[in-house]
Order: sequence, then C-alpha cells, then structure tokens
Amino acid sequence: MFNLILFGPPGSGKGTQSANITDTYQLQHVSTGDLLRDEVSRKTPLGVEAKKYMDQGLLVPDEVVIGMISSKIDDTPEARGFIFDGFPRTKAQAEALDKLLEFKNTEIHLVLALEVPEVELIKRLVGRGATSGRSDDNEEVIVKRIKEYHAKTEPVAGYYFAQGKLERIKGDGTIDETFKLLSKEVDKYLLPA
Ligand code: B4P
Repeated sequence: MFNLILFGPPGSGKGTQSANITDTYQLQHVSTGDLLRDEVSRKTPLGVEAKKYMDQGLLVPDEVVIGMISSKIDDTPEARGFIFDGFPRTKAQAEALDKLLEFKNTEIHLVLALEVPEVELIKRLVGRGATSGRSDDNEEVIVKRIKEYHAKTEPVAGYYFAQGKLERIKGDGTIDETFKLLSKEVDKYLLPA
C-alpha cells in the first residue's frame, strides 16, 4: 500500500492534480473538501454544521473531519493506496491520520507540497468562482481561507518535514507541467497502474 498526501494552500491545484494522480496510479482519492461539500448538498446534520465554517473561509472542526476520514478509509480496504487531498489541514489531523494508518499497519509514505504565489492563488480561485457556484470562492472569503492556511495548516508541512517525508513542488506552471513534477516524485515509489 502506498499513501500520499497532496498538500498546499487553497487553489494550489490539490483537487486538479489529485484527479490526474488517481487516474495514473489508481489510488483511492480522499478529498475532505469534496466529502464536506457532499454533506452540505445533502443537508445532513454534519453538512449543516460544516457549512457555517466553510462559508466563512474557516476550517471545519478537527473531530468532524477526522470521523469522516476514518469511515472513508474503512470503506475501501482493498485500495492500492490512498491520496489524501486537503487533509490533514492541522497538526491534530496529521497526528490522528498517523494513528489511523498505524492501526491498519501502514503509514504515509510521501507528502508533496505545492507552492504557488498568493496572487496566482487568488486569481485562480476568483476565476473558479465565476462558474463553480461555490459559496467560498469570492475574494473576501478566499483571503480568509489563505489566512487560515498560514495560521493552522502551514505548520503541518513542518510535521512531515521532521519525518523526512516532505517534497516541495513548484505549482505555478501549467497543469501538465505541474503533473510532470509530481509524477517524477511518485514514480520513485510506485509505477503507473
Ligand atoms: P478544498 O475543497 O480542499 O479546496 P481548495 O483549498 O479550494 O482548493 P484546491 O487546492 O483543491 O484547488 P483546485 O485544484 O480546485 O477546501 C474547501 C474548504 O473545505 C476549506 O476552506 C475548509 O473550510 C473545508 N475543508 C476541507 N478540508 C478540510 C479539513 N481537512 N479540515 C477542515 N476543513 C476542511 O484549483 C483551484 C482552481 O485553480 C481551479 O479552478 C483549477 O482549475 C485552477 N488550477 C489548478 N491548477 C492550475 C494551474 N496549474 N494553472 C492554472 N489554473 C489552475
């Protein structure tokens, strides 16, 4: 089993590149953003709670997200491996993920951190907002999401750097250029399926 985290600020291309990596390496894609949006659209109690935070550009509380991930991992025991997209976003989430994987006799093997200048992040997300209908893709909320990233999520990179698992990837090229840089790192562990 090979487990990968795609890490980076909002709009850095985690969702976009996860789709490419999932297709090429046949990993099970776990996106907390997608899982939360699904709960919101079905108006479940979890979704109603999460929406309050997401609409303000804030992170959803750790216990909500960790519970959701745990059941997602249990759903696909036969997976070749997982690609975690947008998770973990806090040190508490990273520690919880380590515990969950240890319980399954596996671990995180690689963390690829996409690096994109802030002006480009805002440009991309405002651009997506024009068509996505996402309530968190307007400039005021985007700026808050980036602030929340610096305060709570950036320290997660240090957590994995200390474990020798972090690779920084230039993420401001085209989608294809960035995918090539990411694949070069994944290829060291796993061949395309
Ligand atoms: P997410 O859904 O995870 O997404 P994201 O941060 O908006 O962006 P991503 O990096 O995936 O960008 P994308 O590829 O789509 O989070 C949304 C919210 O959910 C959070 O703010 C939070 O409230 C909540 N949440 C999620 N996970 C959580 C957790 N673990 N804990 C707590 N709360 C959590 O790309 C963006 C745009 O750029 C797209 O339009 C794309 O087409 C474009 N793009 C991508 N790559 C490009 C490139 N190379 N060149 C040009 N454009 C590019």
